[in-house]
Amino acid sequence: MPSHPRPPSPEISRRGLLRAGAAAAAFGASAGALLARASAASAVLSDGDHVPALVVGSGYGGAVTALRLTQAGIATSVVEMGMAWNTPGPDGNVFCDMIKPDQRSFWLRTRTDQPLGYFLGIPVNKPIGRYTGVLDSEAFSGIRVYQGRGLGGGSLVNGAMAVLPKREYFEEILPSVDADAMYRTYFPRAMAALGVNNVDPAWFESAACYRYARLSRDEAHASGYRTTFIPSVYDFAYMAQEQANAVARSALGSEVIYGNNHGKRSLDKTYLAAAAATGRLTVTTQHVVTAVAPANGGGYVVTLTQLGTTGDAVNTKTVRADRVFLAAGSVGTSKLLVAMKATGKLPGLGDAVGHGWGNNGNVMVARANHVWQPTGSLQSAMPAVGIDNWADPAGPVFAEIAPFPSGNETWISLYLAITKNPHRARFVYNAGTGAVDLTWRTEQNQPSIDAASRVFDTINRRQATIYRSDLFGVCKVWGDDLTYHPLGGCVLDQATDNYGRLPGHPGLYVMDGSLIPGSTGVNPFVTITALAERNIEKIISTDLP
Ligand code: FAE
Repeated sequence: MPSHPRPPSPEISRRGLLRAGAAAAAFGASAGALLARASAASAVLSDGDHVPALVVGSGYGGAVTALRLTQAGIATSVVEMGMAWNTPGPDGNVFCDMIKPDQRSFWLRTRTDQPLGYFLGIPVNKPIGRYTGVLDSEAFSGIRVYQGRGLGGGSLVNGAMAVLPKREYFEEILPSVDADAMYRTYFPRAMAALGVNNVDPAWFESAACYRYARLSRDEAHASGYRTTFIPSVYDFAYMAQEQANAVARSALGSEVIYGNNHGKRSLDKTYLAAAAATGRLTVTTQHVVTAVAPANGGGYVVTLTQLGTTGDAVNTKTVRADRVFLAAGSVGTSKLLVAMKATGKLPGLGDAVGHGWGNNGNVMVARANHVWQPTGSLQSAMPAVGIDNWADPAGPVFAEIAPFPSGNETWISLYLAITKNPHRARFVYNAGTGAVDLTWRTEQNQPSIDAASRVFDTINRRQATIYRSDLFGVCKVWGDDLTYHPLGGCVLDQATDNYGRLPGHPGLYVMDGSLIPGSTGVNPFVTITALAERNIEKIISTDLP
């Protein structure tokens, strides 16, 4: 139960929060300029610096932490391994084209690694220059984990779907959290500050760019399933203007996983911009945190490696921080903590650290439509509808109707299914290589395939259609070797206390998706954001003088 030993300051009042959301939604140029100033060369951390609060990572957990700490009057330094993504490339755009990807697309790869790596069974990945690009496909032995890299983390590359978890399921996965407080206070707070909006149903019915979604929806209904609109942090008013050819196209220009040049309320436009507006935020990009250890006399020594744009280490720095907030994402935070525990740098960490990782039951699948049922060559890259079969006790599924925005008619209906997969994995330190591995095995995705096939076998049978087996490999129906939703590894109330504090290490906190035990039943960023709002409110009110 969150308590308020002292009244919230005017700066963190609800009205202030709503204002921050509104300012964010307005995409204020001045907010962008303030964030650019917060991440200017003069703001970058130097060797030997001593800061009150250091946040590792700038995704949802990190951005919430940065905003609430700075609003509470605490000078806050965010360290992010990716780039700031605020400078146009030679083509005049910050982010590259999804259909013709260049070095900006992927994190330190010489070849793209698209989630759908084949078309007609032919590999479609392309050579690119090695660069600190925006999307990472981090390969573990049994799974590829897609993550955003840059100021704003996953918000730069994700599909913007802002989905509230079902309350009963939230209570099941996080029983130690007061669900009343979450649904009354923290989810609404998160949604407001993220700038969540809803598609106009009448416009949706008429827009050419959602023909693909209407077709999949209608086939789902005709097969006995219900669907729901998906709230988004992509500005649907901007999208309507794209459809009307009145503005530059982004969602309608096939932009999503390599970044959106327009229209998306990513964290650099919302939480991080609002944090910069306090004047108390500094941002250090292209620096990886490689170690955290207690400092003599209190606080922590944090080791940073500065990266060049080809991933080369150009400098190593150590800084001291009175408090450290780990928000490097489920994989980033878990890997760091598991390595620190194994090497004795954070000896107080408990045995639960590194455990409880899951892929949110992700599995992808595509169906081949009848030739007389085109999906349209113009497709919004932002999904707007999901098939909701979560109530099926034999195999809960929430499947987003995903675009296939190739610019051509493909007669493909694509889906990302979120299922209730009971399997979990753990992060393991490899003393030989110094790397941290993940024990997930591809076979662990079978429950997800089983649940999703209950839905899509039925739709195929009722609509007399078949699966595509040429997109995830050769004769391979299921995209079961990848996830966009890594969750867990440092689970709330197991590896941390009930607010993300790491026992045995005062002033060291976990704030991101690693707190959630492997599954949320929906796309996770709203849950991650709201949980961070809850935890940081408690930490500010009780731990910070
Ligand atoms: P995250 O946003 O990943 O932020 C962590 C940050 O820490 C990153 O910027 C890292 O570069 C940085 N970092 C990591 N290690 C270090 C280090 N050692 N030192 C310094 N910096 C570090 O974490 N979710 C939805 O709810 N809706 C969607 O539509 C959706 N679509 C997605 C589509 C794609 C292609 C992907 C990849 C993800 C999608 N997600 C979606 C998932 C969502 O983006 C993800 O759950 C959140 O971004 C996770 O938030 P965190 O704060 O945990």
